[in-house]
Order: sequence, then C-alpha cells, then structure tokens
Amino acid sequence: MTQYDTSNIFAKILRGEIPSHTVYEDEAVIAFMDVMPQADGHALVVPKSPSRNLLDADPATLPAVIAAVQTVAIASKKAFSADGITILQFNEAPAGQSVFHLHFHIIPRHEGHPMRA
Ligand code: DGP
Repeated sequence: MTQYDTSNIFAKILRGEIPSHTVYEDEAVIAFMDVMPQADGHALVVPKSPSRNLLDADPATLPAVIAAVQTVAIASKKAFSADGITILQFNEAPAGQSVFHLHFHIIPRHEGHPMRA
C-alpha cells in the first residue's frame, strides 16, 4: 500500500490552506461541494483522520464517518428534493480514485436524470 501523502488537495482543504464550499462539519468529517459535480448537489464527505482510502483507514474511525455519510445523504436528499442518493467511494487509481485522501461522493439523483460523465 502506498503511503498517505499530506500534500493531497483534501488534506489542504482540511488544513484550511485552500477554500471549499463546506456544507457540514463534525468531529469526524467535513463535507463540501465537489468542484466537478456529476449531478446538482454533488458533495464529498471527507474524514478528518488521514488515510489514503478505505483500504488503509483505521476501523475505529469508521462508525463516525459512516454516520456522517448518512447525515449528509439525508440532508442532501431533502435540500435538493432528490428521488434518491448515489454514494460512491473509490480505492486506488485503477478503481477511479484521483484524490488520495478517503472520501465518499454523495450524489442527489432525480428520476430520469443520468449522472454527468
Ligand atoms: P475521486 O478521487 O475520483 O473519488 O474524486 C475526487 C473528486 O474530487 C472529484 O469528483 C473532483 C473533486 N475535486 C478535485 N479537486 C477538488 C478541489 O480542489 N475542491 C473540491 N471541492 N473538489 C475537488
């Protein structure tokens, strides 16, 4: 497993070094809007503890993280009047990961509207 690199863009957002549109924060996570949304309201839930992805995450941190994922998903469904919520999470580049700090995509979905490529 490749080591966690503290220069990734989400680590910079967590340190306040670059701006983000934060929509939720608790002890375990922050959530902010994705700059390349696959649908309106596409947000990212980012744990504050450093891990590259789910494969190297400390299991002790995960209950609080998944609880926050649920909180943001419920709020997102309401805020965007969505019919459903897609949650995506990628592990390593061959699986589609491009930012190497664990994160969950929260994507509001509407009947008959495919996600953008
Ligand atoms: P992935 O690693 O493939 O699960 O997706 C990373 C996501 O992060 C992608 O949808 C675009 C988003 N992203 C990349 N850079 C930034 C940034 O600087 N700010 C925000 N808010 N999102 C970013």
